[in-house]
Amino acid sequence: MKPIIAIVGNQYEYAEEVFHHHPATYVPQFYVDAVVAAGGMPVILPLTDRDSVPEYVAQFDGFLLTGGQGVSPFLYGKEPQPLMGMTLLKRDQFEIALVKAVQQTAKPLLGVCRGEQVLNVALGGTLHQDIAYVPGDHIKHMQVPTPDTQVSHYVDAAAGSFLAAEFGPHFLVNSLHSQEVADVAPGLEVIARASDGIIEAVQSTDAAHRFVGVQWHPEMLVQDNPEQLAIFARLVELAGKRG
Ligand SMILES: [Mn+2]
Repeated sequence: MKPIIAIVGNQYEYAEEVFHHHPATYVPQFYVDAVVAAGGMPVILPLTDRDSVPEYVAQFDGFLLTGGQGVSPFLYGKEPQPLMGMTLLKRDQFEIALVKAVQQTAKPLLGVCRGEQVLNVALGGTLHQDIAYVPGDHIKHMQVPTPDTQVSHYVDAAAGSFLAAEFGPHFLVNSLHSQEVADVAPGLEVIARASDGIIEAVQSTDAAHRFVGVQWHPEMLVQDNPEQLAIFARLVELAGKRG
């Protein structure tokens, strides 16, 4: 039996031309393919009511939060700043409830990009609402017009972290984020930073480090950088171990 990895879906509300004028649940195919390539069985969770979340969590072995919108700042005690991008409150609320429900189990969770940010907010951390609000100079973290599937900047991995073990202490990633982790939540620790200090990966401080968040998009890199599949393989492996 392959571990079942639940990927939380995003929701199109306004992209009428894409889904025949109807709202739709979707997951970019990159994530589905990465979970399959890593040996997991992916399923897609729609954004339903928060009360259903504990039941969903009981059904699956591991959880994947994907990229997308910003996170509503009032969920971490802040007012929106002018440069903040789009948010989708029902997604924020569902995913935060999911992180909290997974925390009550021994199951693993991987957050990619927005998913890392949601993980941090759910556990009590805060975000920068746009990179313009990060003090000091910073490198380019929105690599457009460079293809998303291409690496663009280096990160430094913490010594002893699984990232250092898999990729070495200094490795290349892609970068498609306007928001970033600001205050790290209790129970999380930083395991990678960009050269400008931006937090690029976190993990939970429990012995298994079953919660991991990465600010880059490994699912888009795996075709040209197959070693990046290790991030998904680790999720599937932990999901297979529990129980
Ligand atoms: Mn970056």
